[in-house]
Amino acid sequence: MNTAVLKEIVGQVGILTINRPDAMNALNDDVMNGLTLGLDEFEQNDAIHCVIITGSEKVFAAGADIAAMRNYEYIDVYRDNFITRNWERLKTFRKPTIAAVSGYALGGGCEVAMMCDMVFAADNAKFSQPEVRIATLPGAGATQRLPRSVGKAVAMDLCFTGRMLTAAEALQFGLVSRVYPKAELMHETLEQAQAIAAYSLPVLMMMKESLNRAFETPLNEGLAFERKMLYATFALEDRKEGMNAFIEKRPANFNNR
Ligand code: CO8
Repeated sequence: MNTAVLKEIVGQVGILTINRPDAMNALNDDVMNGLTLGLDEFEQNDAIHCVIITGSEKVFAAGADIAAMRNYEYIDVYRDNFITRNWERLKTFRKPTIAAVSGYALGGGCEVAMMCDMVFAADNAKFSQPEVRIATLPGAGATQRLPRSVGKAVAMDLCFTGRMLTAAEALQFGLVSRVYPKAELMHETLEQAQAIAAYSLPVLMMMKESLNRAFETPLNEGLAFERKMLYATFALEDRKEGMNAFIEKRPANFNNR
């Protein structure tokens, strides 16, 4: 049994907890395969509308497993399709995701957090891309996602120096959208995830698809895509229910169709 990732379902929220306490939650194949399988399961489960990925209070994840990769040669990583093979499931996951980060989110840990739609941090969170110190690249997406998230100057600074950001700095730079006291992180994140999960799932999915286009396409193409998604909401029963409920001054009761 894979215990490197613990799976839990609370109401309409799926929670995946990285669990390698002896190795600072370093992201080896057990963890990445566990996350992939968990996401596959949550994607197929219609009752789940939002997913939280988290670690322990001390560490979200201290990066890719250095012990596992230190003897790799080029041919090993190339033939094995390293990273691409089991690090990218979050990229195709269609429901909203939140990374709840307490403690260290370093290297691949920070990259996994950035693959989530939102990052909520505890006030003890620390983010960095320290790969420069071990002479490799932040190659699970940070050279691309970090500049999009925090801008060129901060991204270059973080990657060239490997320095750690505090939670307050991460909030200031836009890497995270909320910071909570450490003891409240999971409670607050779960509450927010449940609030999101109560909305119409197809609308959340269309919104996610549309928002992600902003990072992939020129403005006019993105706007055209958004318009198509907007029109598509008018084919949903939930769109009628949402507007009717507003006019009738009652809570909406979405059936996710
Ligand atoms: N990989 C493997 N083991 C790790 C890792 C890691 N990333 N991080 C910590 N550990 C292990 C330590 O070796 C130690 O093991 P042991 O008890 O057997 O000696 C145990 O976890 C506890 O760690 P520390 O004793 O170091 O604990 P501290 O509290 O002193 O320090 C830190 C905690 C600050 C988190 C420190 O462990 C650290 O700096 N870790 C490494 C951070 C790092 O460099 N991460 C980047 C890794 S590279 C990466 O993520 C690249 C991804 C991109 C793709 C790669 C393509 C090739």
